[in-house]
Amino acid sequence: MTTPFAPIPELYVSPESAQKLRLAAAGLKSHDLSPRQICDLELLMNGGFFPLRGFMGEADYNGVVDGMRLADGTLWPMPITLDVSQDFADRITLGEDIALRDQEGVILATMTVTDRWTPDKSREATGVFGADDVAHPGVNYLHNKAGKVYLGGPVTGLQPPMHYDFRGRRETPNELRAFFRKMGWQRIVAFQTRNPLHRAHQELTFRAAREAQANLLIHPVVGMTKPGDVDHFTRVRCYEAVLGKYPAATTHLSLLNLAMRMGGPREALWHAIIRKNHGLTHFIVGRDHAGPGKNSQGKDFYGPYDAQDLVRKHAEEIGIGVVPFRQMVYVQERAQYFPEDEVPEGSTVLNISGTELRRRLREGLEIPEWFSFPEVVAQLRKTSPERSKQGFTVFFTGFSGSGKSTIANALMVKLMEMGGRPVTLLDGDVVRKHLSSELGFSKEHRDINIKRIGYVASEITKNGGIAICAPIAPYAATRREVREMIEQYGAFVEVHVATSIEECERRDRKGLYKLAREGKIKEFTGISDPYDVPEHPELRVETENVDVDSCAHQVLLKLEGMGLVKA
Ligand code: PPS
Repeated sequence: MTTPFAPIPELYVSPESAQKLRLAAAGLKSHDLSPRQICDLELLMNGGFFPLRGFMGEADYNGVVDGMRLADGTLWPMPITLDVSQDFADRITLGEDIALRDQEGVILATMTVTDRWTPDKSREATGVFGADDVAHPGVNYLHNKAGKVYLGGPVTGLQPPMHYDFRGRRETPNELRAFFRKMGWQRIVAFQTRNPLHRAHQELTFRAAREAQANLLIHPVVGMTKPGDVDHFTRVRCYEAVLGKYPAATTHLSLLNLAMRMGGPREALWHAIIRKNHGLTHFIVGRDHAGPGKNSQGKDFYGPYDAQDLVRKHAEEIGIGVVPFRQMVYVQERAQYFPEDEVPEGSTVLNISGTELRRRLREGLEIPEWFSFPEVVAQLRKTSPERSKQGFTVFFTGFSGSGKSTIANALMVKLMEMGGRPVTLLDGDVVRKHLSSELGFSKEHRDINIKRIGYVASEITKNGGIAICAPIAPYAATRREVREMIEQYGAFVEVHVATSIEECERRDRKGLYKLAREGKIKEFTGISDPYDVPEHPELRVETENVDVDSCAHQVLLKLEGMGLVKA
């Protein structure tokens, strides 16, 4: 019989051997690992994916896709494969060692390539995720990000990937096992999460630990989660705030560098195996565990309790106890949380959905104390301040001489008068002088110019400032790209300065239209070069017979209407 929490096998060699292997590996063909592969490799090397000893070969892969079992019959629900490009795969001879490098080129491991094959990704999607539908993040990754060919073979670990953040909170399976041994903890229940913890989660985990008569490990995923999730830096600060709400010395927080696939039931089973490897004796499985959201028909990919059922079915084989998670809800009359199936009859149940929480954060509205801890809300507000405190970009577009720069200048002054956020004006002429002096007016050069403006504006927006851009930006596709760049961080307000070409030419403030008509300036927008009129700008301003001040005022009113500035 094994001692409880005895060490689990790792794939690392000694530091001395690693140094020798590193020198030898410098001459090997190299694969640059993707962020997801780095997460997988770390858990392979530190025993988190025990009994895997490398990236899967074809027989294991087939067994896992078709029946959740490795070729030798061991339960394993998720393919762990090294996807590479066709070009790289073609250069490899079976039996050859390759170096696996992180994104800075550091060799983390070597792998002896025993298997190479081209997977049928639709079959993998259907087998593993239950549907070949790219609305599923795992399927989308498979089809649109993963390489065409898989390589498999045993891995020799040289060093773990470097983490510079929260180092004290990252523990390998063996470090956690040693911690449990040292603390004398015999029964430990793990809570898996990719979201900030609010009061309902704290209640639930506390009750789960009490019911299982176990200590509690909060074991959040900080590798890759669902696109659009709260970033892990913010989440860890939230977890740290909640930690103090548990009885002293009963609960531990440890970060798991796992790349989730959002695979619902199979993923829950995988999570349970990973937790077993980390020395846990019990695992909380909730409603819709690792759920990927809706499919392209707007229906749920999995039933809400499919994950619980599957883990329960295999719990004994894995050797971990399942603690089913009942949804906790707040009962107003009792000022207390209850499991949803124990709510006293006739009472008022309160709830705030994820969408409603995000709306309240965006609009700076109250988030009640019954829902979350003030410390957690404060962290979330820091990361997602209300709209009137976030950065944004106003992007003017229109013909040369349409009045973009003049209105942009007036808007800048008005925003500076209001104060609160730094304002930067990226005017067409100014940008061409400081950022794009080598560029001309071909389509290619105009696109480079606009993307540079977009990049600078996105950085300003990310850092909470206001960017006002005023280039011609004649191409709709490029404007769309810039919008996407910026909307990751804040609002993008497109303003079409709709002065007609006739009026611009009549004004001809710089005398350029005359030169363009005479053919002395080539590719002049509106004369000898196209302009795609914006179809759905946030605002269109007419400048004929309207003074600059009222044009700028219209923009300001729009910004107020969008909640970006407060009167
Ligand atoms: S673009 O298309 O967005 O990259 O143009 P932009 O950087 O805004 O630069 C436009 C200013 O450059 C002057 N200029 C020309 N404009 C259009 N077409 C041609 N061929 C051209 N050659 C020089 C013109 O003065 C523009 O200034 P604004 O401020 O728009 O009047």
